[in-house]
Amino acid sequence: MAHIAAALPFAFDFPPAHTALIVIDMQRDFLEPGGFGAALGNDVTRLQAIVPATQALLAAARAAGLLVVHTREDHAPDLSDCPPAKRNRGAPSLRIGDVGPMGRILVRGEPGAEIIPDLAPLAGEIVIDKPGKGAFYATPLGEILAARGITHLLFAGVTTEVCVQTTMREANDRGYDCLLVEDATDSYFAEFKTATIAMIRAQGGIVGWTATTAQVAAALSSAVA
Ligand code: C5J
Repeated sequence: MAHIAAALPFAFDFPPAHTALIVIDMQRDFLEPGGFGAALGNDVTRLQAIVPATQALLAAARAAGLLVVHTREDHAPDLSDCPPAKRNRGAPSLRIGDVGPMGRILVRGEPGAEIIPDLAPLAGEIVIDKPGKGAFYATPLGEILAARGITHLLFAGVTTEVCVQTTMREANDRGYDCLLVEDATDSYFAEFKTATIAMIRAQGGIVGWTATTAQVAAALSSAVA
């Protein structure tokens, strides 16, 4: 069992053999200029700051033999899995499916939909393509985790209050114990990250726990079987 005494709102215990790290949507379309995040008017450089911590978290998880899952928010080339309500909302400079400098925005197989090279999945790691914000919606994630006996989930990625929080809430409702790694997640809005972390921990961990990459790595390296 691995133990994080300083997790909030209280200590978090997790069995590495039954724990997965889920890295949400660290895609070029969200982190690089010219992608979906930038088309919505966001400063994408904020998100790039978490890449070193996410690399360290991935290294610790891989060294401990955790199941590693990466997700990508993207759509089929014919946009059949993109509801008009999602595509037509607001006034972005480029909509989902439009051609931008990294190919068609948020379309599966296009350069912008790929995970950034610094966090590229290793051969054999699971990559889930998801049309929604939550990674359980319209994907095989639930079946994949159940088949491997996963009971605990560690979360990283972007954005904290959108796809990360949505997936963590979906997981919570499905009975997983969930922990958000605070320095390996970020939002285009600093205050939304702060608020999300507070929401997760509030009311006795109503959505789950939070801890830092260093705390997770230390717990994994001193875990006892
Ligand atoms: C957004 C995401 N923010 N991955 N997607 O549209 O959080």
